[in-house]
Amino acid sequence: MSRTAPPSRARLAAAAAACVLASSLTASLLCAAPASAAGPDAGAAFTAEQVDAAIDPAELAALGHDEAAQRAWIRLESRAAQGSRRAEGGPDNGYPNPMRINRLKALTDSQKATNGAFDPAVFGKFTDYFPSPDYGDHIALLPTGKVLVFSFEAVETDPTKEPAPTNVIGLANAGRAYLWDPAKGTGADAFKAVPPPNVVLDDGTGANRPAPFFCAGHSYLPNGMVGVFGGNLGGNGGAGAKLSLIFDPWKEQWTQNPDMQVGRWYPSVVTGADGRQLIMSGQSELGWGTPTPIVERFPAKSVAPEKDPGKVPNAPVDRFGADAPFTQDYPQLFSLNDGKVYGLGRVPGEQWVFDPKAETRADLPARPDLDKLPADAPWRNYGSAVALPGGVNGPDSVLVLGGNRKDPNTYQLAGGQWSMLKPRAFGRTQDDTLIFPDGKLFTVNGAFDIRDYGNGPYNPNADLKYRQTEFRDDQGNWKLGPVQRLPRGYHSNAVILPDGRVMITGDELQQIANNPDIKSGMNGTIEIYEPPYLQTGNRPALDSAPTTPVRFNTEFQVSTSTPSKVSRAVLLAPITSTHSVDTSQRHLELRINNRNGGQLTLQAPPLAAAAPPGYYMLFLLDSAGVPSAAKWIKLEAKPSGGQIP
Ligand SMILES: [Cu+2]
Repeated sequence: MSRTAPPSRARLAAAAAACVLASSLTASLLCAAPASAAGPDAGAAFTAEQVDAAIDPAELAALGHDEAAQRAWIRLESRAAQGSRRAEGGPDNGYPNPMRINRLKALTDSQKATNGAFDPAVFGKFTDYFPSPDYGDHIALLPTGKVLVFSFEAVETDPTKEPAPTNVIGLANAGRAYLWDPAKGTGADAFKAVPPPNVVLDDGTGANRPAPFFCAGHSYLPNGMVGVFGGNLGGNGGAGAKLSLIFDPWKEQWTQNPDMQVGRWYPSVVTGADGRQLIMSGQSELGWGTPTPIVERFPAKSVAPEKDPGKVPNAPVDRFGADAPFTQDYPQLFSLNDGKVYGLGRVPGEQWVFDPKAETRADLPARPDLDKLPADAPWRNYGSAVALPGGVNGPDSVLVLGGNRKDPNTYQLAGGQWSMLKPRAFGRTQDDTLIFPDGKLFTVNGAFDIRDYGNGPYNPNADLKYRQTEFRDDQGNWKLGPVQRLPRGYHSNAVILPDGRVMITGDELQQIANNPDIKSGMNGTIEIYEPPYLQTGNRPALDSAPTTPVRFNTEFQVSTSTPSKVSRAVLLAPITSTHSVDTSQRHLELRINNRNGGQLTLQAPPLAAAAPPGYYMLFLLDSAGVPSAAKWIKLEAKPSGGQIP
């Protein structure tokens, strides 16, 4: 039997047995495996015609018929395993499609009515809104200009129930991933399936399924690839997988590296000045409530970080010298311009700074928001934090914004001390805050709580305020802006594209609740926002930038056909984020050392601590902060020989 065929009868039987055992251990476990016996080898619950009808055309194009059929079979199996055949094409059960149509119309109408009061020249505007084949719970802008989105095969299409297979053990606990190519527009053919490798986890089922890498942590490698660590082992309220995966943006495929030592569900990952990734926190393989203090490092110390975009690292992790005993998962991690990694826990007293060279941990003062946190949860919920722009030397401070629905204040850590800065209009959680090329901040997405948009858990009706964007000017003042169409809270994301637009996606519950196209297989959605700087119609031009790597603290040349319009040059790191954690985003000014007509000489960042090695978007800005479209440059400390593909 080929690797791509559905699981054998023997393996399914073993899976069923293992599942009964697991269920007896924990009453709350849901178990997918027994229904697996209805697979084609075990009595043909699905005919070949049914499997063929469920094939995803994008997967067919990317993988060929056998693999696409296998994945279609897994999807059918996944739905059957949940005792729910209400997925695409099936009966509606509790949440009929007319409800989605009506809800989307109401959201569209309220967006239009609200945003009429916001002048696009001042506040920007929302433009496209279109279906996506993925929920986009995880996101990464790639140096190719494409956007990687990934999540899971949902086990529910009724948004009043939990859609994610968190508590599912076995086949139905599966991941999925797609690329969106903005250059191809907004139709279905702008997406390509890039499924994760099939894996067999240590869950006792032997199930071989697309890696359940959702609720993992991720950051960029110095060679532009994305390292993804952890995922969902299944069961026990969220147990950690030990997965170590890399996505290659050029070959557009995944590779699996040797497992981590511990499982991690909801870890955070940050790339340091040395180009190595530190992996912290996450619920262990034992399940929710067991966050691991073990810090792991990729690649292991004995292996050099891979800088060449032509080479996929095949390396293990090793254990970092210090622990990170966060008691709440998904801590905020930042590599600041002193070369240290700042670990800002959601609990006020769990604030630490790590020295990647000495492999040590030191205490930082407690964040001064303890008295503002809910008495029954004295820690911040998932919420945004950003490394504030620090000029040519890179960021030296962090602003903690989201995560407390009761506290609109913002908190800055700078020079080892906390201060309270100006508040936003209201407290929100599950938000994302982006740094525009001009250094101003922009908040989008948000909710009252996990799966609660202001009207109770698993109630998709959202308080309009959580759909409202918010802007921070250079003086630190906030003002509310236009509303997004879809409420997006838990599992929402946003990235700044190289053309300056903002892509917004994520939150499977709201997508499932409001997407009339859900039965097409395009069961997610993307919304596009154009910031005010795109409303002038008069942008500087960046015509060429180095196509070979730029060394730190050296000069490099760019050309522009609008030299009189260029007053600033800026680097923005691409965003990879999930659960309001975005460790990669940073903003640097570049000195313009010389002007010779359309030839500008720019000064690269002084050292890797200012901007960890890797790919950055380079923008030229006019005196009003209007950016050019970006070009990618690659920063590196030593010549790697690796060209920009
Ligand atoms: Cu999650």
